[in-house]
Amino acid sequence: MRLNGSQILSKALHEEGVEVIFGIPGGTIMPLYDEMHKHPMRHLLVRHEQAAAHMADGYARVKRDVGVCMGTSGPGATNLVTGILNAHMDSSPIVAITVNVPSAMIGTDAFQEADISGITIPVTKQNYFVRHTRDLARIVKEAFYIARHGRPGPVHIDIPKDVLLNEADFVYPTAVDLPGFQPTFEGSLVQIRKAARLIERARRPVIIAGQGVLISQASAELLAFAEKTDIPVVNTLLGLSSFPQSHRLYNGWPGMHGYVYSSYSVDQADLVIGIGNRFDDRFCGKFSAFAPKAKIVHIDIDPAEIGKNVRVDVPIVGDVKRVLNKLTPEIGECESHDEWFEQIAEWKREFPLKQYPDDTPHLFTPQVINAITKATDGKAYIVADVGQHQMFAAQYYPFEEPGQFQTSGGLGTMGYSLPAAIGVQVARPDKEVWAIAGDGCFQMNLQELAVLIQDRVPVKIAVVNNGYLGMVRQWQQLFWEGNYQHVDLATGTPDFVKLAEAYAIPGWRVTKPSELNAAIAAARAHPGPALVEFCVYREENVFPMVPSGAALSEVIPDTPYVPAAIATPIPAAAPAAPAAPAPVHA
Ligand SMILES: Cc1ncc(C[n+]2csc(CCOP(=O)(O)OP(=O)(O)O)c2C)c(N)n1
Repeated sequence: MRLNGSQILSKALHEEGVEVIFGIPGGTIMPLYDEMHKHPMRHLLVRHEQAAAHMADGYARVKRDVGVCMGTSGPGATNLVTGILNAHMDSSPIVAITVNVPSAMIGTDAFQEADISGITIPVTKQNYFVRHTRDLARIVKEAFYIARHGRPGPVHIDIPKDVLLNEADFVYPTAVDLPGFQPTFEGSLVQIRKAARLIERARRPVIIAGQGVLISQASAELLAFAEKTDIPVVNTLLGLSSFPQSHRLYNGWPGMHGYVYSSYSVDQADLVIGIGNRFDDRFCGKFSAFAPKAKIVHIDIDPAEIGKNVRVDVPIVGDVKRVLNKLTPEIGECESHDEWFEQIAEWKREFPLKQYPDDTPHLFTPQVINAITKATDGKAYIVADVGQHQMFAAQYYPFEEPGQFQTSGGLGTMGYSLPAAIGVQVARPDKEVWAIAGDGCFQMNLQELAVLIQDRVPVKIAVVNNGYLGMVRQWQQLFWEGNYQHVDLATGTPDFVKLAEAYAIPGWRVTKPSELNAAIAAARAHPGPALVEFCVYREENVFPMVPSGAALSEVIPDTPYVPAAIATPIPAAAPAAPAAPAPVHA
């Protein structure tokens, strides 16, 4: 069958099961849009291409399949880049399609020309510049295969306009031939057995469940493994929701703003079993002081992750689900962990997460998250932006179901939550989806409010307004002698309720705790998108906190005052971790 490039691409997307595309048309990509409308695919017209990539990313994370975004040449393509990098850092499978100026004009500085392939090389798992129409079908097949297989990630395809207009024979390939791309799915039995022996002998073990558990859809296998071995489970930020938080073995999340008892448990563990996690700096604190007493087992599908940041004693390269299915039956009788659980319980009693009474004179973000939790019965899908509100959302919302929490963990991209929540809601129309954004983050992609209305996407938005770039202000307060530089947003910030109304979205404003429940109930009762602005105490800080460059043992507990220890910058060489973590605020 002879088809032109646009027809080939549309058919190929159909063959890959693509149902939704996020994008904006433009001059060079017009032939594709002209063809696409003939196919039963949903297209959401975003207002900025960065948002298209975040929508595809949010969609992909929850659908557990590829999300697709598109942009025209030049600025359309470059606008996608932040979203592509975000997907890359968080292992999110997206395919980004751009159309470039015609082949004959490449390299001539033609109108809206950008070397987008050159630009995306370092931010993608793979990228393609399509030279011939006859290659298009194969490239699309490969792109989706690479995005989905092994450790997922973004793939970019750039197509000169003439390649879309020229004709070629269309046969969609049934298989890919990629000799250089052969992910390892099965973990080595030798290594698995070594891990099993360490697990049997450990007295203070901890499981770290990362996002790989969600990607591999291995929550049930993780639960079986944890229950059989009776080992507490901590999450990474992106791993949140991979293990039910109501379970007796759930042990919170450690790291920069994680729980004190979780940080202490990792610090004092004699065995750390990392499952589908990256051992990143926000999680580990100072790498050289990470889990100093522990042997480390690391299960990950990406061999490049093993030993990247921390030493690993037993590396197991493979898909988390398959490895756990092999590992669990290999494990015999384990040592008792009773003493270990008692120790953790003691830390938990000593360092609980701060709770506020209902009648505080100011509103605090944990009260907001608690009220959303109560109203949604803990069943909402939460998409958090980046900053203090993100950490509060992660600390206070109790996640039970895999996929319930999405955030920009690796790149920390402000402006992620609204577009990603749109993608999540499109992937899961049956779920109540809340985007939780700071006033700074919300202003980075608020133009996407239009999509909520145009495409009937009923996302609920919580804007946590402290009138500051709060997280930066917190660091300036704690580490830069309170010298607040360019973090005050109070002037120039729009009236968020009126702004929502300008987009035909109803809005409510909450300024004190007593108003929380009614406003959240009203937003939930509205059948479409709705916005609630929460005006919180301006100088609220997020604790616990492991200061940048400090060890997990140096976590500063939840505290209403600024501890002297962090009133001055952290010295370059932090003191050695104490043998057993002493309460840091004593
Ligand atoms: C695109 C981008 N620019 C800058 C930053 C640095 N940054 C991290 S958190 C933050 C403040 C976020 O402020 P806001 O959205 O108001 O949330 P809050 O911390 O107050 O809850 C900034 C500027 C970033 N993460 N992303």
